[in-house]
Amino acid sequence: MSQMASLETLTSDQSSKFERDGFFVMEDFFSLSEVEEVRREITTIVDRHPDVPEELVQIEPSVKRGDITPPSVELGVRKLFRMAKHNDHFRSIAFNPKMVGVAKDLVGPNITLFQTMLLMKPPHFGGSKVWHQDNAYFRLAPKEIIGFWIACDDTDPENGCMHVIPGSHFHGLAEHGGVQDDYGLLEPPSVKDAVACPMKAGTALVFHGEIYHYTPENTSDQRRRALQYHYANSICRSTKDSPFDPFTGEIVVAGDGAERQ
Ligand SMILES: O=C(O)CCC(=O)C(=O)O
Repeated sequence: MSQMASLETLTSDQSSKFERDGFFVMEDFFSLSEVEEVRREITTIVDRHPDVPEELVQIEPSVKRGDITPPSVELGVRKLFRMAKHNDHFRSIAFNPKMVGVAKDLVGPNITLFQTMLLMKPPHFGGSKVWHQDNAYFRLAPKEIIGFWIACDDTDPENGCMHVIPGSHFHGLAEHGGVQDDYGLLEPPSVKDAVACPMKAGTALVFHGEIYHYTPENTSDQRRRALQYHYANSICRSTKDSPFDPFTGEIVVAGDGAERQ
């Protein structure tokens, strides 16, 4: 990605790891009280369901089909989507100085928040997320896009932690197929070649928009919520070969055209 003149937020080790592997981990990125605020805000949003924008709260397919009856509405939610567009708390997180600082170091001074999600992966039946590259969904050019995946619970392979293939961001965009949440790599790698990233609540994984990644099902009785914010260089645009609606940024957070918090 951009060659940085001087780093504001990252150490040179973090920046070299990002260049080489396509990801790195930042411990204690959010404090536990910030994590707790996120958890509370999830509950506030879900308590208003279904009286919320349809895209904001998405239910697990098995719950929707009636195959599973979760113990509460919240424990049947698969994800919250575009929260920064619909909710003040998640909008203010978009301007978090640590996230914006890292994004500026990695993609340059003009930064747009492209997409926000909260992946809820409920205990026992939270589904897997197939192997994919995020930029296969976005199709942004130039491909100057990074993601933050911030654990809001302690995560491990049993409750569905993130798995990545180091260096796969060098492969270019590979062919994907399938629909919606199952849109993924036609030739997925083997899990035995992956690095599992167990993380404590508040830890962030920072990753390149074209790294191969996946999360397994939650087979445990522990929750596994994760916040995901994608930032791109503001010049990025969704190209026409995207199978989804063209992606437009949620908020310009730094540099030219930046909105106020
Ligand atoms: O948190 C997860 O389970 C998967 C998140 C992810 O990779 C995505 O939605 O693009």
